[in-house]
Amino acid sequence: MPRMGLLADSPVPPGFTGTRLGVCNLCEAICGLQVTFTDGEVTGIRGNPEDPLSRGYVCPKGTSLADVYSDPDRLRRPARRVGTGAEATWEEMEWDEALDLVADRVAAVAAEHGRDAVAVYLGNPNAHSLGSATHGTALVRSLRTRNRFSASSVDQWPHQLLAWQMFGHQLLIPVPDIDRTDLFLVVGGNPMASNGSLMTVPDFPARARALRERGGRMVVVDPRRTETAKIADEHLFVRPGSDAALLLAMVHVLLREGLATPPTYVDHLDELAGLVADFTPELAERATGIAAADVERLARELAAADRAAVYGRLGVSTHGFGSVCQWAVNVLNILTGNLDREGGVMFPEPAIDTVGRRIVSPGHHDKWRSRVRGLPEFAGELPVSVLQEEITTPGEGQVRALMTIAGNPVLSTPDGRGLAAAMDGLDFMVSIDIYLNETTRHADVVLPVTTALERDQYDLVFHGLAVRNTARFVPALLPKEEGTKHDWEVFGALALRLAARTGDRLPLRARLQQRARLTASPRLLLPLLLRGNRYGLTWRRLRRAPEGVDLGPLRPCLPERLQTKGGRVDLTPALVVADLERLRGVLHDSPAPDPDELLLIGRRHKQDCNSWLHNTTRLTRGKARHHLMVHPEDLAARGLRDGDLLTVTSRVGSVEVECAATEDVMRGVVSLPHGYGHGLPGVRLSVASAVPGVSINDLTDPERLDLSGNAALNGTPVRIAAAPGAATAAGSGGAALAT
Ligand SMILES: Nc1nc2c(c(=O)[nH]1)N[C@H]1C(S)=C(S)[C@@H](COP(=O)(O)OP(=O)(O)OC[C@H]3O[C@@H](n4cnc5c(=O)[nH]c(N)nc54)[C@H](O)[C@@H]3O)O[C@H]1N2
Ligand SMILES: Nc1nc2c(c(=O)[nH]1)N[C@H]1C(S)=C(S)[C@@H](COP(=O)(O)OP(=O)(O)OC[C@H]3O[C@@H](n4cnc5c(=O)[nH]c(N)nc54)[C@H](O)[C@@H]3O)O[C@H]1N2
Ligand code: SF4
Ligand SMILES: [Mo]
Repeated sequence: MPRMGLLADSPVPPGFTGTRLGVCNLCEAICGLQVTFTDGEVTGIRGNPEDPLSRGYVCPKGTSLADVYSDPDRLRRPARRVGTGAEATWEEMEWDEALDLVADRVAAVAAEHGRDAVAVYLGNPNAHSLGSATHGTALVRSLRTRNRFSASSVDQWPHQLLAWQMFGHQLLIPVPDIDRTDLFLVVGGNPMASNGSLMTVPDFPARARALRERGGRMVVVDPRRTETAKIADEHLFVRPGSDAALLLAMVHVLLREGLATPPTYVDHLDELAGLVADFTPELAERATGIAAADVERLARELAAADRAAVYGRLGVSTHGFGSVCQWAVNVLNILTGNLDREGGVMFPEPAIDTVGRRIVSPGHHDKWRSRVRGLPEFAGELPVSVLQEEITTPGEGQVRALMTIAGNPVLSTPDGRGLAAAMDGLDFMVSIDIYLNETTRHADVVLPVTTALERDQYDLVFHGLAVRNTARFVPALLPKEEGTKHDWEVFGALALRLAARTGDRLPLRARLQQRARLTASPRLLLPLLLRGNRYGLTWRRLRRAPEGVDLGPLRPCLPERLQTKGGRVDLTPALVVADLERLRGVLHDSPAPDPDELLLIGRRHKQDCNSWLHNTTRLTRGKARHHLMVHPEDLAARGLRDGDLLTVTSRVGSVEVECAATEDVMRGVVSLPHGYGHGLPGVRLSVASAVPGVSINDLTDPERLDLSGNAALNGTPVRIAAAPGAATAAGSGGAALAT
């Protein structure tokens, strides 16, 4: 029987054999782990059945956490680039020298060209790191730049914008109460592969099974018959980018048929009826391809269900009308009485309430605009789709230095190839990252940090989005290697150095306080953050339960928890309502679609983690999964065949990739996975560089945006043709169309 180090709250000793509890920080499901050690090495990672939220679930990615830790390609010391591109070499640096150099160069750019000449981009893993929450924000704030960017504007800005507009706080996001619902309508999400998003729902497969076993139904609306669609009771193909017409038509039906039962704390129901009057099921049918009768039936089923939850995720967020879609999703839940109802959509109540305690600001909009395109900020950030032009367009306020923190925007933001080229024109770039990848190869200095198994973790963000109220502090399992630094140490050290150089001369007392805060570990801050929590959960109790403390199912909490002025919900938020004209324009006035054009959408696979987890053979062996999925009839119409090498061209670029014929995508739609395209010069990823595939974001377009400023990554118009020189059905004369 292995020793269970349950109460241990320091890293395992050298040569340890036994089991310790850990946590996976790779996705929003935040699974609890049992990590087995043999002679100090990790020899097994399993789900922890004692975890009250994840209940023993683990996915293939979770078991690869130790691969990241032991990856020989991972950076462990600061590195400085000498030369460029394929010829670049990297020199290791001492920490103090590297931190001083970065602070000197960043401060020099700010001094010479102004604070806005320094841009910062925060990537997705920041949301999964306690140290980033407690110390990263201080570093970003210390830059005092308006050119702040993050992966949020290629992901969930529409959700945040609507949460702020309707519920008063950008993180007051309703979460499906999946364990108690009877009808789960999933629009543009694939939790069977992604394990859920803005819905922390470990073990989605078992929860979906339980839904069916208690007589409930799951309906999926998606242009692709996804892994989730395949286990659903019903799947409806929808034309990419058209969902707003579907969702508003459902609102229309509810109001027309008198099926709405909204709570008393909402305003502007009458205005709403006027706004959706022309969004009929017939219009929805023309736009989406879903029959008007099905649109009506879906609306009626929602109204009739005792408990139903409408969930719209990435597919309708990274979308030309993402904000209208998220608005309509909220309105559907409200009108059917499902907001704040058990089995509907509910607000989690985390022990550390980032919303109520204002640890995160409620949100704001258009306090400043981007210099070149004049796009408004949201919640203190500009859309990352403008980053490239802010670097390349000369003039006052031009971005000349860039800091990326746990982000890979070259693969994850629109026109990544163009952004990569722009990076080479910067005066200085620093990346806080663990790999030399497609983005960080452009940096002058890379500052690495420790990885998940070496860090303390408390999920400040995801307990607030989880389908059950739980809290869990998991201490670091592995000792930090000699000469490495935690992310919070790097953030703190840089923030202090920058403050010293950029003339932020605080009074001595304030300076000492700042130093104390920035040098205190996150673990020391947690007891303060826990103070006064609604559960009376003590730090002592939390520390003794690395498997997690169960705080119970989600509970109704409205209108008390609304953060809006007056504690009411506006059903017709002005910002979003203003976008309806643009939507009407697209629905009524657009020219007929070009028959040669196809609409490109993204996808996720179970073994991928955005762009950065391909450097492990555990996750990359087996059948290749990088292909462009195309409907067989779309291939045949062009004289192309399954497996052909194709050129895919959009307004911004083109790529060459093999295709796979499948009826799982609807006609007129093609799909590429996101996060591929690693074989670039200078990328030091020995396994990943050999993984085939191209970057979908060499095709996506920074001009295509939602009202919020979020990139419309999905629904990008593309054309396909046989790649030059490739043998194809057309090229070999094998298809009727060839002559
Ligand atoms: N076309 C298209 N584009 C998309 C998407 C899509 O579906 N389609 N999805 C979008 C979404 S939802 C997201 S969230 C973004 C993600 O966009 P990004 O966050 O820019 O990209 P990631 O691939 O998550 O890159 C994470 C980076 O952090 C590094 N890293 C990993 N762990 C750590 C750590 O602990 N500390 C530090 N400092 N660095 C670390 C990795 O090496 C990598 O460089 O991509 C978006 N882009
Ligand atoms: N395995 C794995 N898990 C992950 C990640 C990963 O990279 N790999 N990334 C994590 C991150 S950062 C996030 S944000 C989440 C995202 O989690 P999800 O929201 O589940 O995202 P996707 O799996 O990309 O699913 C989006 C779906 O939208 C569909 N879609 C595209 N365009 C449209 C449209 O116009 N209308 C409709 N109705 N649907 C459309 C796509 O076909 C796809 O099935 O996943 C997280 N989990
Ligand atoms: S579902 Fe997400 S959190 Fe759970 S093991 Fe997989 S990657 Fe980790
Ligand atoms: Mo994301």
